[in-house]
Amino acid sequence: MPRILMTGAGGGIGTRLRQMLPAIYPDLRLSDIKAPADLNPAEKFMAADLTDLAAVEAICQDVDGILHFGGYSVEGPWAPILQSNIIGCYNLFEAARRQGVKRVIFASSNHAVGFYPRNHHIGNDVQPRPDSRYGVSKVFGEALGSLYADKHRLKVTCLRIGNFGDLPLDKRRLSIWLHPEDLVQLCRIGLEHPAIEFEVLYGASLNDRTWWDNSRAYALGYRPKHRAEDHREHAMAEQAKLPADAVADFYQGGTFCAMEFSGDTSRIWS
Ligand code: 15L
Repeated sequence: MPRILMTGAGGGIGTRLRQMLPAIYPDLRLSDIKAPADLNPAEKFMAADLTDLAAVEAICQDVDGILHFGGYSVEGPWAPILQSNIIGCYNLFEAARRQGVKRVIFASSNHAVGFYPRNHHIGNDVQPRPDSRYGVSKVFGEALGSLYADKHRLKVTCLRIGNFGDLPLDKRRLSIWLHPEDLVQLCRIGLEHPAIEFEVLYGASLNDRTWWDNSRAYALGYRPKHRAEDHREHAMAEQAKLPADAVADFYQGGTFCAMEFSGDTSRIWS
């Protein structure tokens, strides 16, 4: 039975996956900087600050695969992104190598490519176009994954997660929505598929309005079950409450692109 470590157990994705993963991976070790308030006695938890390499090595001990959801999960100031997503991500890959972990699933983000316009259909081989400091940190994590796969034979799957949740929250999220059950499928592919060496896959459900070519995930057996358009009315009603924004509405990354934007607006309609 493989022992799986999940970092970021107290975060939005981690909290949900804590409920779903034990049925598939009973030997699940959870980690975060502090224990979730609702931790139950059956859950195995080890605290670790991602910036502390020795602590990260300790949580990686005797682990077969890692789901790395820990880190800073939105745009923010450089200092915490540097600590959690640059130094912390390095520590995670390096600790995995030192401890002989075989597989890592890295939670990348759509914001690694957020400055592609919405009218572009992009594959998993495009140049990164990060839309934020946060997006840059995800590009860095993907690059680290590639390095550790090529140099150290770690099997790495980077999931460019769209928007994780039970419902698509607005019009943009109809294109990038990821239902929790579909994320679990992608995690299983990363942890179990024999062909994995290094992969970048899009974390998206069955979204008719997708901007992404996720054929590699399908080739690896991904069969998402949840269709964004089934929730179109909800998403569009929520969209109607939002202000229009020329930059956010043009680019895939939405408001992450518009934050602090002082770019060339003449490119917006080109
Ligand atoms: C992300 O990467 C974030 O972690 C999440 O909070 C959302 O902002 C999501 O992207 C999104 O683009 O909707």
